[in-house]
Amino acid sequence: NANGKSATGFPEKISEKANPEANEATEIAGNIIYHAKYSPHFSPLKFGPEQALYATAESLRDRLIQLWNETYLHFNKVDPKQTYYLSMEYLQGRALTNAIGNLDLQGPYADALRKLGYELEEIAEQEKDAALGNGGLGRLASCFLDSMATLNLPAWGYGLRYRHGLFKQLITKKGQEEVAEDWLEKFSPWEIVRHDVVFPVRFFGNVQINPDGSRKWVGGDVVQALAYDVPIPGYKTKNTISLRLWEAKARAEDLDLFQFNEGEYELAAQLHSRAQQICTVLYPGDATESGKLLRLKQQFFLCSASLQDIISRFNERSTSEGSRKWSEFPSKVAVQMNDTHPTLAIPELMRLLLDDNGLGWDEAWDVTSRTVAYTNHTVLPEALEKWSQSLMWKLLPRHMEIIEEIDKRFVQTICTTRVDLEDKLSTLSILDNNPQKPVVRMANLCVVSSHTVNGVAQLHSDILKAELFADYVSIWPNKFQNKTNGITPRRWLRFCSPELSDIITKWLKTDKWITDLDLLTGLRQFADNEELQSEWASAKAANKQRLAQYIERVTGVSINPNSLFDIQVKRIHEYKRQLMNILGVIYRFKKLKEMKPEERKKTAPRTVMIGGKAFATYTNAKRIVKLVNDVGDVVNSDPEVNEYLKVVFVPNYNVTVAEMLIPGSELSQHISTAGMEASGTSNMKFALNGCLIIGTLDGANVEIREEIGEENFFLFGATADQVPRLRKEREDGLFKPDPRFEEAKQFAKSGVFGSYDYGPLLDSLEGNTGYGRGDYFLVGYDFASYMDAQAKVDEAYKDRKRWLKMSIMSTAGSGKFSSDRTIAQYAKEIWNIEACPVP
Ligand code: B1H
Repeated sequence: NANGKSATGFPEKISEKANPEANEATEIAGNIIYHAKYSPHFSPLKFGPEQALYATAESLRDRLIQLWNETYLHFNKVDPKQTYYLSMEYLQGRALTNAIGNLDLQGPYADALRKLGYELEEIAEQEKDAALGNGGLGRLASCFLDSMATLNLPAWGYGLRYRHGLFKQLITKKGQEEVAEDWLEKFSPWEIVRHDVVFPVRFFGNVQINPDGSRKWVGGDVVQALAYDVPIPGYKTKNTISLRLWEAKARAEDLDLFQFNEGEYELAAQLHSRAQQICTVLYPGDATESGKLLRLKQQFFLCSASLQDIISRFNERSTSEGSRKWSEFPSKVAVQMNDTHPTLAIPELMRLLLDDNGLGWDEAWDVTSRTVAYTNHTVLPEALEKWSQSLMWKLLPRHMEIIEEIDKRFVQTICTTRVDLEDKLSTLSILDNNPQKPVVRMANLCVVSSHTVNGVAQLHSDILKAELFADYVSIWPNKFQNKTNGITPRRWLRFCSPELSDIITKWLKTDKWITDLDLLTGLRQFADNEELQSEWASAKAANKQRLAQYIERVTGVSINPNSLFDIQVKRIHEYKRQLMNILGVIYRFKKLKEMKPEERKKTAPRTVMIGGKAFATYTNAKRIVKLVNDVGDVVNSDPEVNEYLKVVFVPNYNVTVAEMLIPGSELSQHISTAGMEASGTSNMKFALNGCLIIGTLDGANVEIREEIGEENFFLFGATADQVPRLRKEREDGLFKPDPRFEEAKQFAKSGVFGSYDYGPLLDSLEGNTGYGRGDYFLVGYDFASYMDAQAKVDEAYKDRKRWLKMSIMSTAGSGKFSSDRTIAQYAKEIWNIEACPVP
């Protein structure tokens, strides 16, 4: 074999025995072979790309475990205040390239694999995404972990180890179809099961009142929470933190052997299968009662296991210097709740303190409310969690008692200190006792109990203070903060676009920007430089080429690498207005059809790519996916037009696909109705990669435009403060739509894009029908300025020098959007923790 491989694929010349003389690459190659042979998960006769991936990952895991242990010991010794990030979602994506990059072993690993007959990229391609999240909220949590580790902060993540992450999206003639995803099909080389870290978690049961008046939650089902640690390396630092994921397991004695021997197999294993359900899928459908119950179980499972673990660590660390006072807990522990999904951490911490540790109410409340903080990620009313009180009483009777008490005390305080707010109590209280449908308002519980509440972009935080939480602001003016989101520049520039990164390093004469992203402003002085521009253009061209090949491979559509690559990728939602994008494309197609050939030749060719998953039961979102695909089929096979316009639906959008799309993008669309997108984070990733933005004044777009300069941003649309008035005008029939909007809609309805009935989707854009609220998202209103902004894009793209300058200015102005900046602010302004670097 030319690579020196034997028939089995194993190389003949590499010895797996440790050899101090060997250079690093040889040592690594030997270690990879060692794992392939002695930590086998496959028949040992073969060393194909898949075997090479697992063995390579295991060789890295050895190093990660070493660093993880050192970090843990160091934290134990120093005993700093530590943050625990509680999140129902983490969108980690692949880990191999990131681990190699953060450990700064790119060269040696590439060499080692070459010795074994493989390219590193080819091996990295074998890995499945860990997709334990839906979208921005989950990816934010993952970027935060990378920054916590890189900044050497004593901070950890807690989550659930879902057996099946976010569904895989297939595109068929029917549109989107969902298939269960299977990231654990073989196994994950990145996790370490901690058989010694197990906590019981109870569900149902009842509250027992003891003779001394104390209360105890007893009975019901008890499930075991077993810890799996995913080591998270920081960039070029020893510090390696943990993402601790819980798995639910039944106890051995829960198997009813008597029933089993009677042949009642299902009945005998009832508790086992109930335990297993908890971590089976990410976000189970919650349309049914049983779905709601399962979702609530998941949330409580995360909170209870994590808090028991946190408390046990607090106790463990205190034994060395004698037992510690509970009042010190908030100076050792910070708990951050990623949205309201982990709200049950509040009553669970109260319960553990009151019932298991004997604290009085005031002391327990003081400890809890100085420990927990809450991040809000959305103002959409349908996403603000409200749990039925009866469901909560059934599943968590003791927690409901505690929530009632918190609410009672809050209401009392208002009645005695803020009489002016008494008539607002119907919206401010935690319990909504509306007899039709009594619910617990989780966001209210969070605001009342947390020491700090933050939004995720300046505009969003302002809206929270002025609207959603305005009355709370008058009670606690200092509780509310802003923490504008960020993204990790390692994954989202250094590793996904090495070509562009090298150019940046060359021109800045340092690679320090990777951990100090503000240094990118140093590129501004060269934005006009022809040499930089030409290097910049060739890096972008290479990324476009790579993307074009990917698109052809997954969709069969061949796209012109010289056309403008225009991308919108995010979850499909009406407020994100993918429908406006595709209506714009439909209009463009119609105009191209009407042009004479000479006229067409003068237009700037475009490839429009749209990708994203629709929630399985969200009908209009699925119709949008279908429409984009149908438009693509017609446009791409139209010989008159397809040189100038192509439309591609990118299937199964996920972190790995994003790592391919974003470096190759030139224009990206962030076009939500103003006031509705809390922040957005892909806008930051695109801008960092020199992609121009067409967008509304929404979420973090506002700050991105400020940073990169308004002349480098294609702005359009109503502003957030105009939206309520515009909605009213539409309702009252005072709105006169732009003729282009009517033309695009009529054309879409005409049947040119196939026989599927788009009536119900397009009717949602009509005055008083549709969504029930008549174009609630104001597509009709914003369409005119959107099309004008698109015309400006076409003009700008024809001027290559100008476009390149704008592209460089986008990257140069993206420094603020590093998650290192975001996390440093959380650490200082909310958590009060400090770096604890491993020496
Ligand atoms: C965001 C969610 C979300 N906001 C409910 N809210 C979920 C709500 O499974 N659920 O029930 C899941 C997710 N996700 C996003 O958070 C915002 O829409 C983005 O604008 C923001 O950038 C992101 C991170 O802050």
